[in-house]
Amino acid sequence: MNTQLFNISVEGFEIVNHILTLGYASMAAALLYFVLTKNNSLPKYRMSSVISVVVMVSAFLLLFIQKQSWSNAYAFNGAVYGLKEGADLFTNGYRYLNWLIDVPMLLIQILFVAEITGSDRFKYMARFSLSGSLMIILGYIGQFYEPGRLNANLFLWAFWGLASTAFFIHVLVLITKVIRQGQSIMEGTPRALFGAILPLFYISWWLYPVAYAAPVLMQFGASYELTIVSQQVIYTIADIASKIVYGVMLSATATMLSEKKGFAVA
Ligand code: RET
Repeated sequence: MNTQLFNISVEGFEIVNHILTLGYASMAAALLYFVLTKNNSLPKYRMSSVISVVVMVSAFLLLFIQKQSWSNAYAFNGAVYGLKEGADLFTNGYRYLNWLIDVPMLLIQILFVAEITGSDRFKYMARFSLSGSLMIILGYIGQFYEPGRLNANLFLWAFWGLASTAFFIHVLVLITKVIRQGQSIMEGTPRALFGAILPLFYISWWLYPVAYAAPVLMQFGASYELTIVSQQVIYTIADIASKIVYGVMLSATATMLSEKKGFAVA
């Protein structure tokens, strides 16, 4: 293997190092937000914030390890960063482990604010967990074959990516229904805020397959560095939007709904 192909410029290396640090630091900061604001809503909504706390802890730990994976894989040789002899290769695997925990959690958390209860809640929980997990597991298999990795295989990478996308589409159909159903029992500002979760969801969740596909640019002559740096930047933006911004919108909606029902926020 010609390891020089995997050389990264100082700027590229540092941008990834910094963006990965921003990722886990944001999760730690938002963890405090969700802990401290949990009681600002009626008890029936609080599970949404509890789930955000679970998501933040998992993301903080796994994104911290993700950052270590990056800095441990390379060494500076006086001009550029090259693969370090004897070190583990950089891997996105930790992200997938984080998603495996967080995707079902994020999907289930909204049910509490949308006030979907009883057997409907159970039905959505089961479908979200099944399709969400399969989407991640199939993508995890696919990422081993990503262009630029040791066992790159364009066909297998695309095949597993597309198989994962089928479950992603199912998740999108379900979440659209949940948001519409939740909105139907709300009015005024909370209704508008809750409704705005739909575009946020569509944009932030689509960023993941976009980042997965970024290495395809290498087929068109882009450097390894460009694709890996853009992939890490996109994943981090997606993580902050899909976990933190989403969680804050849910908790703010829950607080407004609670106030309308006469709950006094201390
Ligand atoms: C993969 C593989 C390629 C095809 C598709 C994917 C979708 C990933 C998604 C991940 C969402 C993750 C979230 C994590 C938050 O913690 C697996 C990249 C469709 C949608 C929201």
